[in-house]
Amino acid sequence: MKTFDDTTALIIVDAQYGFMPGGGLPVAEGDAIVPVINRIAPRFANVVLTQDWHPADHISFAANHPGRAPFETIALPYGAQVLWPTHCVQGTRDAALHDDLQVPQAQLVIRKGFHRDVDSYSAFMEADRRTSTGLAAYLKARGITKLYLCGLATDYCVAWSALDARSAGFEATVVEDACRAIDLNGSLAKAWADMAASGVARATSAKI
Ligand code: VGL
Ligand code: ZN
Repeated sequence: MKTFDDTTALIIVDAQYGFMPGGGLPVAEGDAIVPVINRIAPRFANVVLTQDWHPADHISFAANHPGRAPFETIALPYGAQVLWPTHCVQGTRDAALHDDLQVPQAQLVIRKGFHRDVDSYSAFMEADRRTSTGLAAYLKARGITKLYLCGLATDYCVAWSALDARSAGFEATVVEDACRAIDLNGSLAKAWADMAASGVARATSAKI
């Protein structure tokens, strides 16, 4: 029995080995989200997954900027860009979704960050803020108006996705215990403040 109807979708952001302990860009306790997601996912008729999916020469990798170190910020034509350790390279185990995720009913996997010169935290819009992933149009075409978001990392891909969801006119709720954060230079507090200001709701898995 589904709790949520056809107008609601669960968006599972970047539940990939690259963001779990041992991955290229490990998030503390990143793997702790998997059983939480497995508990809530059966209640959603509609599930969409995202997958960070970078070419090896991607502009967001510190290794592609001689003299730069991971977690430094550089200026790019579209704005400030954090340089990350190499992660989620297309086709590698690091980019694979966690094997223990149980979401057989998931209908779409949105891959993002595949343009070499543009990063994409958000499931909706790349970091140039102009290039769409197509997700908003897909959801709208299917009559989906309400989104629950979870995954990695709270303060980057989950937050940017939730903010863009609001901009695109969706209701958005972040399931906070089904997320974990990177928390770089206050990014987590800023993300929650930005999300609150744009009308993103916050819930725990026990409450939804
Ligand atoms: C992410 C940094 C770089 C994320 C992806 O999934 O939050 N963060 N690429
Ligand atoms: Zn990435």
